[in-house]
Amino acid sequence: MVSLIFQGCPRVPRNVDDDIPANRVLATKLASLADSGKVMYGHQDDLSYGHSWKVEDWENDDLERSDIKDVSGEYPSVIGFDLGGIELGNIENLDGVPFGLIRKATLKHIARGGAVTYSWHLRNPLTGGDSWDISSDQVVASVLEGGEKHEEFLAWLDRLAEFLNSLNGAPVIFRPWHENIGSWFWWGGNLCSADQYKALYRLTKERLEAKEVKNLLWCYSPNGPISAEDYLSRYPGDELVDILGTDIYEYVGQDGLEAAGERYVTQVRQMLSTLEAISKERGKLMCLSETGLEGLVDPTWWTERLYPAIKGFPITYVLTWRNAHDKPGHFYGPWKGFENEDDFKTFSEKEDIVML
Ligand code: BMA
Repeated sequence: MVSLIFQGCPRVPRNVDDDIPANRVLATKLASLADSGKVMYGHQDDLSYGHSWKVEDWENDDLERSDIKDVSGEYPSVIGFDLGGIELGNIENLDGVPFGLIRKATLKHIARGGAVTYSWHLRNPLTGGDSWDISSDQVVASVLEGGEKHEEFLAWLDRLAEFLNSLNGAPVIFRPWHENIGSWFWWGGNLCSADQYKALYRLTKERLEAKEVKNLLWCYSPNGPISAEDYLSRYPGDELVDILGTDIYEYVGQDGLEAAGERYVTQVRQMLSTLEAISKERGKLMCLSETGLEGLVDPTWWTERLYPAIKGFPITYVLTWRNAHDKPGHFYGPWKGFENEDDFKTFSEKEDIVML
């Protein structure tokens, strides 16, 4: 199917489409889109809840609501979901989103012509804490072959595989072990060696593939801004990664909003230049896998910060983080009634920004 977002891109011929795996078809389409100078806009947890609402009965809900659509009349072309909790066989993820809803929304969004990406804020297998539990620097070591949690971790990966296989081949962008140069997750820079990190990434991919998971494009997304050297220091390898991403947020510090906004644009542009060079050299796609300004305290953030930050780079998508329904200040996308609605609409109507 040639979907709406891929309109205008060279079409993958039908007979080829039928023969090559769905994830490779998605990769080809993403590459065509990037070549055409267009960037898909994405939003985390769209369709499952928004700033002041939440889907209550997902099985009987058409999942038509979206904060982004409420404001702009269009859906984000990319939606992100998080699989944290799937490893334990939970019904809901760490933010209370049912996995059944995630599956339904994923299939619906892909059928509509969009793309879906999954992150994974999984538990800490050694301490029993969460992703942010960095009390031990032995966690990665413990799940690798020979480690005390290896078998248990394989069972976690198998539960993940089961969920991914329930998508019946629908292709998604999977982005595990993200923000790994910083040290706030148990797989972070000071919590394991580069070799252990790479082994963790490889183990994840090989185990999923052994379980017949074939529908993924793999995204590597360290926190930015960092140098090319740091970016590549834990890069798992060309054979394991399809998309080079980075997560960069705007933070307002002592020097105020104006300085924060300028710093953000500079940092994103520097990082995307670095990624562009690496991705050209290695023949990879690239994206701004997570970004945002919490609470959108800048009324023209979309047109004067995000847009200038990404303008001209061949990124396939940019994704802003979630609009929590239960934490009033924790939102990164617009919502109906909030002051920067018009600014978002202007951004979404730019000819190089793709909505759905
Ligand atoms: C973080 C925050 C948390 C959330 C986590 C996973 O950045 O939004 O509240 O639990 O992502 O979605």
